[in-house]
Amino acid sequence: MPYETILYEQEGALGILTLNRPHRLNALSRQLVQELDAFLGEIERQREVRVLILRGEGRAFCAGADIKEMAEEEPGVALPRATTRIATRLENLPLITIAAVHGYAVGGGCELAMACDLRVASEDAQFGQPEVKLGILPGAGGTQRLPRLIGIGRAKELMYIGDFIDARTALAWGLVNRVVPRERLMEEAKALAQVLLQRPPLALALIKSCVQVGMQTDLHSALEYEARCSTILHASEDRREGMRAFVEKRPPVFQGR
Ligand code: CO8
Repeated sequence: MPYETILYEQEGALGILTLNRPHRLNALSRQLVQELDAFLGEIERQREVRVLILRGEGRAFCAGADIKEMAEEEPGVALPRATTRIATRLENLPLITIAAVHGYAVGGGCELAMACDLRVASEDAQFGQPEVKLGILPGAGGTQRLPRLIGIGRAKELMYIGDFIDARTALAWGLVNRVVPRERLMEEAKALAQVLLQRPPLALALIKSCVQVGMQTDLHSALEYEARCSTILHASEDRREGMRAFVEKRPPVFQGR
């Protein structure tokens, strides 16, 4: 399907999705949200791509919802619901996602990055939830994902004040996994992706599932879920291969079974 506001390329099992509205710092217009939703529907159905990098074209990752577009529209429920849905859909993808963040990742941009599994930031990156300054709230999961990632106190400060933090602070607060020089951002994100591609797909999928399910339920149920997933993995061919390869002192060759 041809898209205008996003670009997609594939290198083997690695997909790279680029937000492509650089003139507006990749602000989430209605069209971008719709195209992102359609793209997520497509990638959910395939099994070839196992790691997806999300990045932004131009000088920013994403400056959030398109304020100019929103300012002209009658307020309604459609766009907030759509942004919530795409963030959740992104978070639940059956593959591993990495946000490669440079420039601004603010508002809905920060929320998209948080919906990814991992975040690699360049030294110039800035993060924030400035919605309060517009009289709204971080409505694409920010009020929930931010405190889960960085703790309630820091999350409230970011959301109440609306100011941005730099990449080093984001790293110290646990909002990003790594900070790298700007010119090496994609190289480092791809290197991380390659490591993930060497890991057994079934184990990665179930680890992700345990975290996703566990963060939304009580500890007892989450541990029970973990035990079931663990039992599944112990019966897998990949588990046999991983342990045999260790004993035989050779790299494992995982089949995803
Ligand atoms: N929407 C629309 N246009 C934008 C946005 C945006 N979010 N951000 C930047 N732009 C445009 C600017 O208007 C400008 O266009 P032009 O040159 O035509 O005037 C161009 O992009 C470049 O931006 P700046 O000149 O402002 O660049 P600076 O480097 O000076 O500043 C900033 C960068 C600090 C990121 C600044 O642009 C800014 O503050 N942007 C707005 C950030 C913001 O408030 N985001 C939150 C939006 S609300 C939100 O995301 C909620 C999401 C989920 C809920 C869904 C509800 C519908």
